[in-house]
Formats: sequence, structure tokens, C-alpha cells
Amino acid sequence: MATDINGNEIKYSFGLWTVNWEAGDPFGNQTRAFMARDLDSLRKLKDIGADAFTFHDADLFPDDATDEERNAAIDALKKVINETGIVCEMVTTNTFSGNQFKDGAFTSSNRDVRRYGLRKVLRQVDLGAELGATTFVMWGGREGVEYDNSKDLYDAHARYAEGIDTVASYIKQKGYDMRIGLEPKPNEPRGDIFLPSIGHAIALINTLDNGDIVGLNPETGHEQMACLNYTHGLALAMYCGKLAHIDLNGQHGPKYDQDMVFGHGDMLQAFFTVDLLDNGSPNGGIKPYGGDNGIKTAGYRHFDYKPSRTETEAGVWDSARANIEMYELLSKKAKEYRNDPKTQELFKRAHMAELAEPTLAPGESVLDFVKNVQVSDFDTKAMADVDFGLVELHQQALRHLIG
Ligand code: GCO
Ligand code: MN
Ligand code: MN
Repeated sequence: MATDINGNEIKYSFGLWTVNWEAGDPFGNQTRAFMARDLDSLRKLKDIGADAFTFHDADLFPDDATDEERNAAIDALKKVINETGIVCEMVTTNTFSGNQFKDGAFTSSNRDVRRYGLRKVLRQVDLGAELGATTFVMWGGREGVEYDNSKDLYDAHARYAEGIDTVASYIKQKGYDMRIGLEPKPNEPRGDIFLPSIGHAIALINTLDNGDIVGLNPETGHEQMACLNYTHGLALAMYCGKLAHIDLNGQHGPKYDQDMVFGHGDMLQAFFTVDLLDNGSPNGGIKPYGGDNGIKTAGYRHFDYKPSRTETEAGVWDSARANIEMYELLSKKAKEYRNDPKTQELFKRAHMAELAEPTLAPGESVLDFVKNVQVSDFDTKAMADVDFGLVELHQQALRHLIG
């Protein structure tokens, strides 16, 4: 059982759509069609060590389900929740599979599609609240274009912001204990998706009236598809008080969304991701994930991966277990790395603590600074000779990771 630096037990969560994925791709048929909408998967997730799960409306019932069919599916889900004690920590809406969403949901130029999309999302917000979910994720997979002249790009962003703000305002008006997590992705299925990165999403959130309950749900592979550093993105989101939830998985650089097991892609970056989530930043500015970093979060280590299409049902559970095992291995090694006195020495050599000190002195105004301190006062030769020992510090991390 892994714990974070404060001794809090680390809890795992999986999307129901991950293990139940039927494993069809654009080039081949579904190799595991028998797994669709199987609620027994929740019992198995609990058995392999998951504490919680997440789901889209369409993971439970089809979009065209009658009220009776929908209610029966919800009752069946509640039965498994009651029997197993598995927690529903997050819900989300499928606004990407139905053909009505071919040109977007919140950003469709067709107003009926937008109103349908909004209504579908709000119905899922209600269901999530009923089941006790404290996070509502919005991944706008179809919110984008293939061609830059397809939409009025100003209005597309305005309608996206309106849609998110409306959902946030509804959550507040209903008094739900729930935060929104926007999930950025650069492309796939659209040629270009709006809000392609963590930074883009934070910028839009800052324009909202109800942005205080809107944060991020960054996914490892999505940032890496855009050649971005996932760990840095998490740090920025935590710094801005905006990390609501996470989607962990594995990716080998800028390709299609590979959705591999966490740590089966860029393992080195996964190590530093776990180090940040479990141990926070070395000077304590960023608290371990689940602690107080601004927006409220339940802190689940949530996996959004796909068991490879090559796998039979046995392989589905091998891969689900592998996510938890990879996290636990990396967590253990990150803790050893942090606790090693040699690491602390190397942090000193790297001037780590000095970065926590404000650059201006207490009470020093920028005008005083300019008046009293001249560029010529500095010994640039001495500064150029400062030793940081960063290669040795990195080698120290690798000794713990693979030593
Ligand atoms: C993807 C996304 C999705 C979302 C999910 C939750 O690339 O397909 O990662 O899996 O996370 O729809 O909103
Ligand atoms: Mn994804
Ligand atoms: Mn995801």
C-alpha cells in the first residue's frame, strides 16, 4: 500500500470505459465486444485494488435508451456500488460518439446540437451528484475543426466558455459538492481540438463567471502528444489552484493517443509525475496531490488507458493491475529518492531552497531596486561559475529508479 509524503494512503480509480473497451480501431473490428457495459468489471476493479471508478452516461446506457432502460441501468449500477463499496468519484458525458456531435457539442455552429449537448451534460451532472461524484469531467473531443475556416473562431470560444460556465452555474444553483475538470487534448478525433493544452484551458477558465469551481483534468498522453511535459503541466495547474482531477496513462511522444498503461510510455517522466503527486515540490510550495492546492480534489490516482487490442479478457485485468503496480513501484522509488540524505545534499548543491526566496527583498520596491542596484554591481563571472550539479542530481534520481 503506497502512501504520500504525509502518510495518506494513495487511492486508485479507473474509468469504466477503460477495462470495458471493446477494442475496435479505425482499421479493425472489435476484439472484445463481449466486454461492453459489463458492470461486473466494477467488482473486478475492486478486487485488483481500485477504490473508485468513473463513467460516461454512454458507458451505462445508450443515448437512445428509454427512461425505463436508463433507470434499470442506474439501479443495476447502484446495486454493485452498494455490494462492493466502490466509490463513484467522477462522472463525465459522452458528447463525441453520437453522429449529432460530428461537428462539436458546445461549439457546434448548429444551436439545436448545442442545446441538446448542454441538456445531456446537465442530466449527467444530476446523476453524478446522486451517486456522490465530486468531480465532473468535460473532454471536448469533437470541439474543434479540421479546417481553420470551418467556424467563427471567436464565437466558438465564446460558446465553449458559455457552455462550461452554464454547467458550473447549474452545479452551484443545485448546491452540489462538485468541481468541473476540463480535459485538454491537442487533436484526435478532430484535426485540431479547442483548448489543446493545460495552459489554453487555464486561460479560458480565467474568463468565466463561475471559474472558481472549474479546474483541469490533465491526461499524461495528451500533453505528451503535443511534445509538452506532463509533470510541468501538473505543476502549473497546482500552482494556479486548478488541478481538479488527473488521467494517468502511457505515451511514447508525439503520436496518436496511445493510451498505454501508466509508466509503459515515458517512464522517466512518469517517475517525476509520481514524485510531484506524492511528495509535492521540494520546497513545499506544491502540496502532495489531494492536499490543499487551491481547487478541492478527492486526489484519486485515476487511470484512463486502453487495454491493448491484442489482449483477451485475462490481458485486460493484467493491464489494469499493471497500472496500479507501476504507480506503486514508482511511488516507492520516489519516496526513497526524496528520503536519501544524498538527495538532500544534492538539492543544496542545486540551490533548490534559494528558489523559494522572493527575488526582491522584503519591502524592496522595484523603484528602490532600480535606484540602489546597478547592473554593473554584479559579478557575472562569479555567477557564470556557480555550480548546480544538475547532472549528478538527475543521476541520483536514476540510481533510485533503476538501481
Ligand atoms: C480520450 C479521452 C477520454 C476522456 C473521457 C472522459 O482521449 O478519449 O482521454 O478518454 O478522458 O472521455 O471525459
Ligand atoms: Mn485520451
Ligand atoms: Mn482522458
